[in-house]
Amino acid sequence: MFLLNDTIAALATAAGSGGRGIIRCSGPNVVNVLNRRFVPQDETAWETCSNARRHTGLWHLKDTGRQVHLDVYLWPNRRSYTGQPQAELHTVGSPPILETILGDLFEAGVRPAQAGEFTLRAFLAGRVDLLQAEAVLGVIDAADHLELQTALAQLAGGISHRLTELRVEFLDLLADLEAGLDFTEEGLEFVSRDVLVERVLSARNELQRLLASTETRTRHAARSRVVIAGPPNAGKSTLFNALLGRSAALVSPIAGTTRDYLTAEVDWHGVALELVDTAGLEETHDAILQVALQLRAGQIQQADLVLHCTAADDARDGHPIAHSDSPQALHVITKADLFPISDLAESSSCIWISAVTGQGIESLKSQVAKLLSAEQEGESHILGSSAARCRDSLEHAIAALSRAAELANAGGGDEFLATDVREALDELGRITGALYTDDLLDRIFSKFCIGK
Ligand SMILES: Nc1nc2c(ncn2[C@@H]2O[C@H](COP(=O)(O)OP(=O)(O)OP(=O)(O)O)[C@@H](O)[C@H]2O)c(=O)[nH]1
Ligand SMILES: [Mg+2]
Repeated sequence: MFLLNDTIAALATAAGSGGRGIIRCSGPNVVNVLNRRFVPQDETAWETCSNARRHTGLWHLKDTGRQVHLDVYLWPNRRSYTGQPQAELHTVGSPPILETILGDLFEAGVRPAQAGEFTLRAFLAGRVDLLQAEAVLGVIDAADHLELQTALAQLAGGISHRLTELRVEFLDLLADLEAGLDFTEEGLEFVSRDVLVERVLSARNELQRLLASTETRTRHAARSRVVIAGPPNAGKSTLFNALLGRSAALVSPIAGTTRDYLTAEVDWHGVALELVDTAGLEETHDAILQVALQLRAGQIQQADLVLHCTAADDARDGHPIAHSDSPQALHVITKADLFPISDLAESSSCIWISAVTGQGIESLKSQVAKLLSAEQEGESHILGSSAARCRDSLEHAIAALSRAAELANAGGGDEFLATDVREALDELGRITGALYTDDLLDRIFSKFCIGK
């Protein structure tokens, strides 16, 4: 299914005009094909240099009699991303020029690359594992800094390293078990039962931690939700508007102005959030307002962070500062302009803001971003797309190791234990791509764009 012996090419930059256009080309025939139309400035270097380097020169465009300046970044041997001769042709980002060069290449026997085929070749050459290949796509598709950071960490091999280490541990374990199988008659034991159970259980715990991290990652794939709550007239909607920098919510001195809740998407310091303004009303017998209360309760329950607002005049008059059942809350004292800051601020752990003077607004944004980015970073070991694929394998591997531990405790035979350990080993192999099927590769690489 995977043809590696033909030379492929595709546009690697976005379609359309641009400052620079790049054509990527990979396969055994790269140098021969380029020789047909590329005239390097330094012919000796072109002909003799066996290291990766940039060659400047001219490309003779077919049928037009014209030439264009071109830089060819050439990896003449296997020490390239795809593990085979590879070139990148950099020139002006003019669609007709790029199309003509691609046409020249195709005429010379090069085949148009399929989606993700360069990365597929890198995977098949052992340059990247499957998680890293998925991370390439993750980098391209990243919607915000957090996703980019996760993708880059995965590309750098963060989770792959740990899984590879675990596979080595399983291989060692298997080797010990299988060595013992050859000497069952002599009663030789290469690893004691206690040690065996301990090794199996510690590997299983590690896999359970990895599984938990893939689950939290999916939960946080969406924006973190920050809910503004507090009593009527606390200035919640005014704060919502001030944080957005526009008048999205209705504001008035009448308590109970906000009935429904309002949401807006924001990015603060690279953290993607959904900001929610809620109704301040308390007890009510009005049926519609009761629905509003339920909506608010739902919003607070789903919140990653609640901004609990108390107006400065209420705080000074001894009204209790609202509490929340949500896991994380920041206490915000609004309308700080109404009182000299020294009255209450110094002794309290609250954030003082004023929508009138702008005091504390930026600082509130950075505190929220800091709190939530710390939380998200702690969880972002793995991209959502990879997590979904890994989860099944991790669950199977955990189940296999649990069976192995039970068997070992119950005095089961080493050959059965070895079967379970091998199963766990294979499951980890599926995650990194040490074991793969054509179907799986097809599914992963077809999501890529052409040229990557
Ligand atoms: N001086 C001063 N007044 C403010 C400030 N923020 C809000 N207010 C006033 O406080 C009143 C209530 O503001 P809202 O933002 O509607 O309060 P809310 O908490 O959304 O009220 P509900 O929607 O009824 O729960 C309005 O008259 C605002 O102009 C502030 O920072 N300083
Ligand atoms: Mg309001």
